[in-house]
Amino acid sequence: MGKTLTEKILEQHLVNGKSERGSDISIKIDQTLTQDATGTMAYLQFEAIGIPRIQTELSVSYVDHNTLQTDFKNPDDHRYLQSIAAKYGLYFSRPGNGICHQLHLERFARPGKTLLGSDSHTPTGGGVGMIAIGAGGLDVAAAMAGEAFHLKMPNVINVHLTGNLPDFVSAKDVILEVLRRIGVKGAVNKVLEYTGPGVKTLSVPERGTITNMGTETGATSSIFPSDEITKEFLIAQERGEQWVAIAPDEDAVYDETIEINLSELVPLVSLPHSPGNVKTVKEVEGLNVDQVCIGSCTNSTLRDLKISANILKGKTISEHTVLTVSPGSRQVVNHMIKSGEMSYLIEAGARILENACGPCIGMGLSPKTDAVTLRTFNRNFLGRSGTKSAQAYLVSPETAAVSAISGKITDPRTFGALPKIDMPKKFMVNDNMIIPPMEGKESIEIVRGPNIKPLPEFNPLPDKLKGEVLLKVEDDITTDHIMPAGAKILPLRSNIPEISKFVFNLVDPTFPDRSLEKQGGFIVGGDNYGQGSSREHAAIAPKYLGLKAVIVKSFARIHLANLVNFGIVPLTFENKEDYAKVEQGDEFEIDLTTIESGKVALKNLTKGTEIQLTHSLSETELKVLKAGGKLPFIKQKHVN
Ligand code: MIC
Ligand code: SF4
Repeated sequence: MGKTLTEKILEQHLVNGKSERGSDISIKIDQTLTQDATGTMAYLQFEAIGIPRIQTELSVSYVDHNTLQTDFKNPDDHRYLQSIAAKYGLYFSRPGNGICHQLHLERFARPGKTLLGSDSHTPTGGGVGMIAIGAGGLDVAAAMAGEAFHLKMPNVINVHLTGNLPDFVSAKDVILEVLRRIGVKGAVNKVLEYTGPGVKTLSVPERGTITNMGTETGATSSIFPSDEITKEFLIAQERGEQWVAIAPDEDAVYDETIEINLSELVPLVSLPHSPGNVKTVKEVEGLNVDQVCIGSCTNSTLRDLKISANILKGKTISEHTVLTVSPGSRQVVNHMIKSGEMSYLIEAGARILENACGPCIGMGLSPKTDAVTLRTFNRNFLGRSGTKSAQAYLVSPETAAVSAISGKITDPRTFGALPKIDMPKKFMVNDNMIIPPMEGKESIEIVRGPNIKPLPEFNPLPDKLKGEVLLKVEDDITTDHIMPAGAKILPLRSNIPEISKFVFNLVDPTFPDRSLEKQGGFIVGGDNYGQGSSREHAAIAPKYLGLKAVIVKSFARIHLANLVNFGIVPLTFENKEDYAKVEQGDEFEIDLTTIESGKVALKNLTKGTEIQLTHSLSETELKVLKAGGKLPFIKQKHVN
């Protein structure tokens, strides 16, 4: 029986478990990446594990999220990260070099390898044919210490592409089509594997757009084969020798198939406030647009900026629309300047921002009250832009550029002829802002600014959990709901006591105080709880406030792992209808002595009822939970 590409790579990296769908496996991790917003915590944890040097083939620490530097906090964290990289043998991508996923694809991603990143969009690397997975910082710290990564052997969805993209329809529309079909929970514990003749019509950066935003379907990863196009890309990045051809077997067996004829696609858009809320651009055409933002790890490649610039060439943006452009990397900026195309953007009125995450995570350029903001980004969650009343729509660079001119959401196919763009045969490679690992730096002193607070310590799990339902929430709660980001909160990522004051800030700002007052308690939620980011702060900060267990209809993959890593018990209702039978304020008692059986009983002391709860935790995860989290668990292992 033929194998999928996903199975091939996972089997080559298998450390434990069987290559059978749904079984618990652990895999060797070849590469890791971190970014600064999750990285400080990941390296504090790595330090706590106590290994003198990283054990991976390659680990890179990027700085791209917190580059606003409104005070000492961000630059202090940058220095901390730089000293960590030097001491432990990592590559350090200096602030200003670009967005981690774009840079990793350009400079480090390798076909056939595994990559674990403390950012949910790590699957971007799947654009060159690697298994790239997003995880919490502690899992990445553990991988750097040489620990295998645990996951469930995923189901594999075959996304079979045929045809050719029509003019003004691009890679973003492909992934929006996938989201339109399967929604934001359609690929939880699954990998999206792209096959078919349409694959060869897409360049690696276009594939990267698709694998990047596969995250919004809940997928564990997304992957393209490594073919002649991949080879061309790696040669253009002066990395031709790293190319290997890898593809699924002809008779590979998939769990599901999605057929997409690229020729039939039209420009698509995600409506507020979910990437899965997909319509055709035609359906919302004419809506006035206050802000257009081009950039983010989804759509900031040279191809994306070139097409935007050539659409805007000789035009002026609408007088009531602000246009921002945040390029993905210095390489992209440099090309745009040398070719003169950056001028087209500037002359049209674009505000050119730093090549960093920027407005995607609310780090500056928040839109005005009630604004309609049209973004080439991957997320449009409520409040993420920094303005709670703003309505964010997600589109391709083509739709964004054309709409910036008209000031209204506009189907780009009405623009006229598609401008021609020339892609270089060789990229302008310059790694002088990436500091490579050096020998003999072990004695270097780690620089810790006052914003870097020690890790909180947590206790082993008791047999009984007792407390109040502090909050009851609906389906699809994102990590942006649980632990918001933005210019005010993001700089507090290395200071758990401070950041915990903002837990559930947009949902119920009284949560932190109530939780501390009651000495913790429970959260009850609906389906897909914790979708979105990999930020482990959505687990650590609630844990710091005393959260004991989260009881929901279903979890998103990374958040579930983060809860376990920090000793919060993730439980699901055996019967989803029981969700309706509990209320905020109810007093619960949960007996954990039966947890190994897969079931536990919940006594609702307020209502005098009993409910059955279940979980999907592996033996190792249960051990981690009992130890009070992954850090004490690993420390025990390394000490013994
Ligand atoms: C995001 O897009 O939400 C982030 C910010 O990149 C996060 C990581 C983080 O919260 O630091 C992600 O996607 O994992
Ligand atoms: Fe940065 Fe936005 Fe990409 Fe997250 S989604 S890594 S914030 S650009």
